[in-house]
Amino acid sequence: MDSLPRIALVGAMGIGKTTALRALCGEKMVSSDVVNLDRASNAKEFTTVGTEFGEIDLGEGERVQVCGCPGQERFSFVRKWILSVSMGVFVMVDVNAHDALQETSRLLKDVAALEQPPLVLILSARAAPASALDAFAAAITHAGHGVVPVLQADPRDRNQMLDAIGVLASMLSLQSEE
Ligand SMILES: Nc1nc2c(ncn2[C@@H]2O[C@H](COP(=O)(O)OP(=O)(O)O)[C@@H](O)[C@H]2O)c(=O)[nH]1
Ligand SMILES: [Mg+2]
Repeated sequence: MDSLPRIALVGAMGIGKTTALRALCGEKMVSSDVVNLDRASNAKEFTTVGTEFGEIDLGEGERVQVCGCPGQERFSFVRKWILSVSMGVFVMVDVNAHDALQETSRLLKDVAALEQPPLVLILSARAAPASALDAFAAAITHAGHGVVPVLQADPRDRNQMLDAIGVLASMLSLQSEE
């Protein structure tokens, strides 16, 4: 099946996944009732679980699908499935939140458990000083997740989100050269 490269957005409820999708995709966005990520397989359960996706045109015929995953733990099976069919994932987090490290660790573990894990970037979705981003990145590494880049990106700001996608694309092209 021909499918677009897909980026998954994960993160706690209210962090800005829907906001980021709107900023990136505008009208070209579909919410859960009609989600059909993969026509070949099962679309039915995705009608009720809060998944949403949109498409971005990066120019020169390059398109990416962005897919917001439900944050609730009871929907973790949906998240894992979307992660398994994504080439990249943005873990959106407020690094100032008291449970930020725990939440992010939980999501990173889900990603790492996949047979072919997508590339991960952490997006700091609320304003934070550079020192806080560095400290968070160090804590993630210390917690055993390896080196995961942490970028500042306001979900409401289309250009900041596009920059994050650009970083992901560069990382993917480096990876494919290995
Ligand atoms: N202050 C602030 N509010 C935001 C930001 N991003 C989203 N919001 C607000 O947070 C609320 C929840 O965002 P939403 O995109 O629905 O989160 P989701 O649950 O991850 O999809 C909305 O009212 C947004 O307007 C942000 O970067 N800063
Ligand atoms: Mg949402």
